[in-house]
Amino acid sequence: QVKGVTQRVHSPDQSRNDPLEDDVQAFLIDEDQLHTFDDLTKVNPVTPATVLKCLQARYSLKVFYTHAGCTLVALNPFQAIPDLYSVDVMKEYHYATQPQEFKPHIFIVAEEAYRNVQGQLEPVNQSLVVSGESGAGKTWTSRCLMKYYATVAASAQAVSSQDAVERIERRVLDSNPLMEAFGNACTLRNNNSSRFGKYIQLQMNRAQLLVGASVQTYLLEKTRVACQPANERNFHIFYQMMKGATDEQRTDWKMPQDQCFVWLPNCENQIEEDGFLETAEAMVHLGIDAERQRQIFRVLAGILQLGNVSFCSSTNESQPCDLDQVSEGTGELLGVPAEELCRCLRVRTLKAGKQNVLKPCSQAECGVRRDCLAKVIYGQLFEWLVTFINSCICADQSKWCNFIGVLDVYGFECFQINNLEQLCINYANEKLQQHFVAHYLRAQQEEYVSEGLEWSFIKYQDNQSCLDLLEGSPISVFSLLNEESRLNRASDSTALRGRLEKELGGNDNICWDKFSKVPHFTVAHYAGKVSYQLEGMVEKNKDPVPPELIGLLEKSDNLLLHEIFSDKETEIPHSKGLSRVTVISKFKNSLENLMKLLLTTAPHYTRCIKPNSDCRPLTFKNREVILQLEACGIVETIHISAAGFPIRCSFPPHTLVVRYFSKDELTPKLLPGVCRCDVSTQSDLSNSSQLDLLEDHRGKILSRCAFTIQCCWLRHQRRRRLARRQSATLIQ
Ligand code: AOV
Ligand code: MG
Repeated sequence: QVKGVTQRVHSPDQSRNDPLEDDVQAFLIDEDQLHTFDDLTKVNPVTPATVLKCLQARYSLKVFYTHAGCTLVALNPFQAIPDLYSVDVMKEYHYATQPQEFKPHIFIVAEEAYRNVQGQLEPVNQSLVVSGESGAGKTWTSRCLMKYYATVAASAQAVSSQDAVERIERRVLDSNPLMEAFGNACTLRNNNSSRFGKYIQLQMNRAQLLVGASVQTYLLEKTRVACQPANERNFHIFYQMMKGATDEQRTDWKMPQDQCFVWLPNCENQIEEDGFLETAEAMVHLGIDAERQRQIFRVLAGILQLGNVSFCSSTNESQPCDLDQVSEGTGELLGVPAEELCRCLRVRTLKAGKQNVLKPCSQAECGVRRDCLAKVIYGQLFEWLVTFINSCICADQSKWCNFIGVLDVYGFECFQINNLEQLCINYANEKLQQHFVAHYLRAQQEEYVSEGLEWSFIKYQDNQSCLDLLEGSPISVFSLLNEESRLNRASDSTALRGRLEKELGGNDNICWDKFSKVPHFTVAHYAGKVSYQLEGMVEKNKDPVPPELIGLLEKSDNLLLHEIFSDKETEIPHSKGLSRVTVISKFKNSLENLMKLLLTTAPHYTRCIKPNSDCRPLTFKNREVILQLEACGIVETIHISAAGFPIRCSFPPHTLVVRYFSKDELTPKLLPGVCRCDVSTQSDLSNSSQLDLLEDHRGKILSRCAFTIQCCWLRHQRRRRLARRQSATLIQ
């Protein structure tokens, strides 16, 4: 804490004399008034309990947003709140002189980023980082943000022509339902769980109008297409097709109403499937014509048919059981000769010198090849879709100068059984948390210290050690998994567990249940402990695709499949060629690039909180909430925000420069600007840090005065109040 501040914060009597009475009142804890704290920095004392109580009080009154210093806490209402996100509300926040003075809302964050993107001195790209566990509301929040910009930054064309409104803004918004249809699924945690991460850059021109966007996606959980965890579902698009197709489409897709598909479990639960029309409409808006749509849907239908193909047991390994089914369904839909498809699934081609040797696969191997085919088709189709979306929403480089990025990744997950998918998802969340820790909790405090401000460091949970465990070098979980994946042999999960234990056993962030028979390892993540099963992990990391299958798809009559695969052979990892890039190394790389990009932008953090794990409306479970608050370090964030300095900006030469000379040090210390200082009132002199001199930038003494370094417990007071305070800075 800054000297002289603590007393002020904790002394209501003294505070009452403060000119900013409304803020002072905030320090008087009155349980009946808890809901009125729209910034948690006003709560005193700041403890997990008081923060929790405050959020709970607000939630029960249907107030879902609360500032927590530099971050915004968003509680998921789990029900539609009328008018909370209407265009009128957007406009209110957008046209307000001081939106910060309005009730906390995601639109405040949106507007702040919008105003900052063309910074006063130089333009600064902005990033809106939305985090929280699975089902907390990240995707919902990202959609709100995109709608906000599509409304308030509508392009000039849109203003002049109604048609144009339908163009860029519409297209940018339409990318959402389309990507969600293909990339989201119902899980045990969230009916609309994102199974991929995305960073969307909204491109702004000099006039701050939205002129385009580009999407970067991260690791789609494509294993889901062929294997859905118990009580979970496949990607939405399949259910949408099943429910929304016309009779004509059903015939074309060979998808009769009463057909059962192995890869379409839990059809009876009616969730998120009325979206077919929306998805189809989005395709039209984005310029996917009827023929292309047909190609897409036939490929998807082909995947479903493929899931129904089963293979005989080992008695007669060279004969597939369901040849008819294959020929009628999958082969035709995927545009490949059924015989050949069958052969590719059943028989492996090995190279022996110059000769090809054909080796029949076992029943289990056939199943693996079938799943592999489905995964590679779906994964590549998704990539094609993202590339297509980008091609129609991305503005020409010359047309935009800045962007506002919205980051929405899959939230932290801990299931009964966790595998490589959860390891990657949770690793992504660790990286984001690290970005927050490094950018805010650490950097902010280090800066104060380096500028000579008296500051006692506020401790926070640093997740660097967990990241070192996962991705560090030379030895880490990832390096060991990659090493194992590059060996040309079947992986033995018990041996691998032994290796992990031997190499990493001394690390506090990893442990093993000694009594468990299932080979696994448990990682202590910032958001909680998760046990990962090793069975199948290495194979998933290799993600091999038999070259015969790629060769088959290259020849497809389905023009889309043909297009996707004809130039893909070199990019997709083969079952041979062991120097390949593993899933982990590719993901790690893409996240590192994302982190680099984030570091070039000014971040705004929104913490989504899931008030109950049953996704029930307006139900607030203390224990569940507190764990999330603790995991993201909310109390530390509030402490640092409350004690820190509200605004940082560089000063143009004509601006007043403040130097302060502390009594025991003769060297003047340059404070970066008046906004970081405040003159104390006479009554504060006894607590003031020191008597100082105030100079202008030429060194002329403006006034002999006392001032305390402003404690800035008013962190939440943004520009206007600050300006007011600054104008009262000098006491003659
Ligand atoms: P997530 O993105 O954080 O989970 P979502 O954004 O999909 O979570 O939110 C889960 C569900 O909560 C949504 O489908 C809505 O029903 C509801 N919801 C969230 N925010 C709001 C809100 N502000 N108002 C009303 N309902 C809301 V995941 O993608 O699983 O990590 O990967
Ligand atoms: Mg999501």
